[in-house]
Amino acid sequence: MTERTLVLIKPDGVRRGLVGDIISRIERKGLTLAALELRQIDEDMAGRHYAEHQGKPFFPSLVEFITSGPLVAGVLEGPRAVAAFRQIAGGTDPVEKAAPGTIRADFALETQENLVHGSDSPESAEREIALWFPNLSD
Ligand code: RTP
Ligand code: MG
Repeated sequence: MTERTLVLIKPDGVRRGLVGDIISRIERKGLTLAALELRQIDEDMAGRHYAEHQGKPFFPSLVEFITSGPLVAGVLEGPRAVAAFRQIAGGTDPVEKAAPGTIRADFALETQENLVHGSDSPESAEREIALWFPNLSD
């Protein structure tokens, strides 16, 4: 059964010129691109996307970071797409948690500027795809 997940290449990934490398890893994993777009989001959209983190100590800094420049938003499709993208992204902390060979471990140093976002469950994916790509939602 096919599944969809929302991916973001965060502003650090665009600034550092890593969009091509990251998309290449997604394609080599076998996931299919159902949408892909350069976007710049405002604080309101950042708060909606990261609603689960509102009130946490890192939230204001996270909003500042994610709105700091253009990012790439996309929808990936494939069997177990949610878990498959989280696997190739690696854990949140690129040094302590991400396994070698993952996007975060190979290209990032800091927990905030960790290059990519991927939906953390099929339910989150549905919510996030409806938020970012309403035309793609069922
Ligand atoms: P994401 O939502 O971006 O895919 O990342 P994630 O599931 O691996 O991590 P999550 O806990 O959802 O955190 C969202 C993003 O907030 C930043 N963060 N900073 N300074 C900190 O302690 C801290 N913790 C999280 C990261 O950019 C993280 O990806
Ligand atoms: Mg998350």
